[in-house]
Amino acid sequence: MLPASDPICAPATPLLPAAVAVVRVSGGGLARLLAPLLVLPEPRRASLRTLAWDGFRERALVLYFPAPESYTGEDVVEFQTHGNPLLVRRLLRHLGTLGVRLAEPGEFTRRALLNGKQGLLEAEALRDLVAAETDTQVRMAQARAGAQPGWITEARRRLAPWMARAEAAVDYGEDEKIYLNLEDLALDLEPLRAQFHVEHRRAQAGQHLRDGIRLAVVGRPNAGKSTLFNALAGEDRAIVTDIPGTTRDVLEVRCEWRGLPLRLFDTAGLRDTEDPVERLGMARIGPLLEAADLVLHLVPSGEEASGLIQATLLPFQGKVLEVRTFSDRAAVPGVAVAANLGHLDALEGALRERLLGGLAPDACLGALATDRQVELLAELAEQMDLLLGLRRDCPPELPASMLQGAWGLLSRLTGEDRADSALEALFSGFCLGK
Ligand SMILES: Nc1nc2c(ncn2[C@@H]2O[C@H](COP(=O)(O)OP(=O)(O)O)[C@@H](O)[C@H]2O)c(=O)[nH]1
Ligand SMILES: [Mg+2]
Repeated sequence: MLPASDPICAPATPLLPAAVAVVRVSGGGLARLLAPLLVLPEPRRASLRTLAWDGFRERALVLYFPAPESYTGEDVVEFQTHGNPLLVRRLLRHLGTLGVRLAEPGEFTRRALLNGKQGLLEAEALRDLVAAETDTQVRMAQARAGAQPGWITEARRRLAPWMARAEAAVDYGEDEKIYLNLEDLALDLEPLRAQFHVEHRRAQAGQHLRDGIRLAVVGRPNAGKSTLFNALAGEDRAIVTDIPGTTRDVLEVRCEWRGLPLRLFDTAGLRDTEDPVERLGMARIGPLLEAADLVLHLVPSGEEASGLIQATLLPFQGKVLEVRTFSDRAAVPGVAVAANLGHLDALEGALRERLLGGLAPDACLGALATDRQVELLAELAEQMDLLLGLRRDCPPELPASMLQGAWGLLSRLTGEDRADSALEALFSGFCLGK
């Protein structure tokens, strides 16, 4: 799709009553286009203007960013009006009569990308920043919103000469006796291969942090589920008693615990019961187990899990973590906790191990983390495995095409591959005025 620069406008703040609303306009020749409404102020200087149209007289703070030094790279004007949604709609409608149409979601960012004002990785980070719900998620998005990761630049620097050599070997090998030394190539690119694997692992951890970790807490009645749930949530959300069958519904809370963004689910205890309400609660556990990233199976120290629970968890074995509760009563090996006393270090370690590949949340701050990024990193790592695993006597066409492949994956990652559908997917996920 070709860059369009017809003038667009959109509210940059939600259409709700508020102190201030921001309306953004972007396009070519805004000074002339908006002349009937106002005389644009000096570039980048906030100035009060009275906007008069249809009988309205709105005192607004106006900012003008002439092209190319603006968010989109085009002329940009921002109006800060009083935060009345009706007023904002009327202003947008009036802008329409001046030839400024309403933007599509993400259209400002699309223009920023096409005009080279922003990279795809940065745009994705900014989208995540807007959507982040916990401290870790905000920090992660901020860490990614800056410059492109250095390892990408470094990867290109290392790949480029080998691509040239491989191409020369393909084009002139036979006649000019130009051969590609795969021994040297492997030696030189091994650190890169290792790095891609490291970045992929960090990205998988980052993906969990970005999306929030869905943790289901299950176990027999009185196993300490609600106590653990409350301890992780940092608030008393679930009722805790020593009466079996207290929790009957699924409770959900979103929180951050020790740097881990969690979506926690407390459940009804699993046991044979005639109580119809309790049984309904138990019936809800199946879908929850399906959706969970990790299932915490709570077993009081010194006990064995019942046959009923073992059968329920059997299909999910791969994501069940057995947690020993009441560790204050009996010392047991494994992941032992006493949530009522705040003894949870073993659980923290186990969660990092199972979900973050042993990394601390802080170690994942700059990691790539969207589904798209993680998938591309996996492909990159695999491509390098294939390249470095080639037989030394294979024809140069093979390494040449794999090097091209790796290069292409990097370009898709950074968004320089304009044909990639990732761009469209990104914009559709944006809110209006972004
Ligand atoms: N001593 C000790 N008591 C606990 C522990 N965890 C929970 N409890 C107590 O065990 C009882 C049942 O806990 P609760 O969280 O309601 O269990 P649930 O039925 O699995 O949700 C309550 O009286 C809790 O205070 C623990 O680790 N140690
Ligand atoms: Mg409970």
